[in-house]
Amino acid sequence: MFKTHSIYNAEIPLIMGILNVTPDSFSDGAKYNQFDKALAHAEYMLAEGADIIDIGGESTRPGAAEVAVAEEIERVVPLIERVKSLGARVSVDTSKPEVMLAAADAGVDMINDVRALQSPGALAAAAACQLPVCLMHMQGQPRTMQANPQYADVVEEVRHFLIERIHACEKAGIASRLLSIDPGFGFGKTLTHNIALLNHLSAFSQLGVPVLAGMSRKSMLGQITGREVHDRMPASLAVALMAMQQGAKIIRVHDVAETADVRKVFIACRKEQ
Ligand code: 7PJ
Repeated sequence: MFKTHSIYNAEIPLIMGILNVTPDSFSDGAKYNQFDKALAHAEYMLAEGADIIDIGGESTRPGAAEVAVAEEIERVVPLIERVKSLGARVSVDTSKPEVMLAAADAGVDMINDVRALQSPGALAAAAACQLPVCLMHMQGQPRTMQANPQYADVVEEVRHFLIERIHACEKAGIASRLLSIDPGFGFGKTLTHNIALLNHLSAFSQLGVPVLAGMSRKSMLGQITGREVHDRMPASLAVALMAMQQGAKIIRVHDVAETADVRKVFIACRKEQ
């Protein structure tokens, strides 16, 4: 059994709280307000029991526009510094090497890249940081990925991709003990693909690096329940439990307190076995 980074060593699944800072206004006042709101939300999620706060300044939702490097740094770095000063563990949700380096300088604990370090310069930047990295699978690019996702065998193809990226990281000097993997629910996947990945999540846990699962409030849950985004908490809790039962080590969520209750149920039942 190889050693993993301490961030992955917990006996119980970690809860990663989602913190998006994607302002749609450019006035200073609105930005300040946005910062204060984000900070308050981080404090709220920490009080609810979040183990990691995932700070993202680039919207990767289907159809979202791209963000310039300087703008993304301006959004995430001050927030990383403040949330770190609260004593929290923080990850940065980015694909840009410059943002990774700036976030590392600001004290971030983990890099979470939906492009699995495939952007030019990202592998080298992450290697220079020597931080834990989450490698996520995505088919296509955010703007167009939901147009017509296609796989012959989604589980096998995503698994193969992640194994390749683990090897690329090792070759670039990022030890496997720093890595976690994520099948990327909703990133270039139909409902059928997402369900197949969820049902076979244990196949990813078996690869020997921790698995992160992010399904919170996603459209796959809207498709199943017919509910709008803010009414998807119960469905999010259901899939969080399914992920925990298949060995996921980090669950990325909006609803931290409720997911912490799910985790209590999971742990209590695991002890009995
Ligand atoms: C994910 C993510 C995910 C990882 C987003 C949203 C879209 N990072 N960043 N996994 N999703 N690792 O939260 O709806 O599933 S942004």
